[in-house]
Amino acid sequence: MTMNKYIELVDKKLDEYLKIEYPESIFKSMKYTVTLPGKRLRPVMCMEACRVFGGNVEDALPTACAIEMLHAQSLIHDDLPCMDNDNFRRGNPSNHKVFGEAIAVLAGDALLSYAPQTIIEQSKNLSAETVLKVLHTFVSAAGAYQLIGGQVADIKSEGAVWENIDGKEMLEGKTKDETLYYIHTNKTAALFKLALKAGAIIAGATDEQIAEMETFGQKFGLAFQIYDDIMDVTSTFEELGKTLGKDAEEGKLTYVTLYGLDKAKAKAQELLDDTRKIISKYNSDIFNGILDKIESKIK
Ligand code: GRG
Repeated sequence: MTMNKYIELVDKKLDEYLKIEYPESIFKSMKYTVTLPGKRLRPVMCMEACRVFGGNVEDALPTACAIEMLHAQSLIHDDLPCMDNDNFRRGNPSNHKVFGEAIAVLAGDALLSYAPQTIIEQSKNLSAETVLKVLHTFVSAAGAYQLIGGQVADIKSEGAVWENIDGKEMLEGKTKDETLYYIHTNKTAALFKLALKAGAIIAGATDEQIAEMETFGQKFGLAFQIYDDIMDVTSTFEELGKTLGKDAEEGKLTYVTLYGLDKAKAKAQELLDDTRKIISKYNSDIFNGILDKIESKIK
């Protein structure tokens, strides 16, 4: 299976799952951000994890689409004026710019509940036990212990006044290093871990193999967030489809603002090297291709 073939499968299913019904504004708003052109990394990685462990990729498709819905939900809410206040996403006006804040908030909420509903209703070939395991992984990633916690730490660290305790700069008991690691792990790596673990669970992988996917997702997720922060400085609107240069301007805590561009590039490369070692035994052109692409952007 090629990257394009995976993306085609995901896009077709997302279009099918997200029907426009009454009241149209909510369904249009949900469908808008989900179906805008994104890289579809998380659903592709979910299906590829299923494939490498001998599963049928079609069985992972509903979960892969649900993870893209969760990702889109987090983007819609992240762009709101009360959060990152971004007017553009995926090369187009942000959800609230098109539908207004109230509908954008509700569209995010609706996606958050429609995503697990999709897993339950559409995973026709999976046992109830497998669906339950996937759902447990899904709701754990989406909640306060991961995605929401990461976003909260991110918001709190923006322009924060760090307390000096025993010569260390601290915020709510964590140093800058620790805070950054927490943010990256939960705001970003959480959805990659979810995608890879869910794909492995659907394929019937062993606990050891699922744990390996978790390590893969963690390392890749950290590298991906550093890459995203590097792009904020080095990329263009045309390439990234969102407003750039905001991190430094708004006093955000990122690897680049904390350590500078060169160190950020070196750290991302180190994490990508670790990731490559973990996945080398799977001989996956898809996983390797994704790593190659990220690597080429941080050179
Ligand atoms: C209510 C469950 C819930 C969550 C809300 C708003 C929020 C909590 C979290 C925001 C998380 C966030 C926006 C993280 C950024 C991660 C990131 C690097 C996104 C960009 O991913 P790409 O480049 O985007 O894969 P595309 O558009 O290509 O899919």
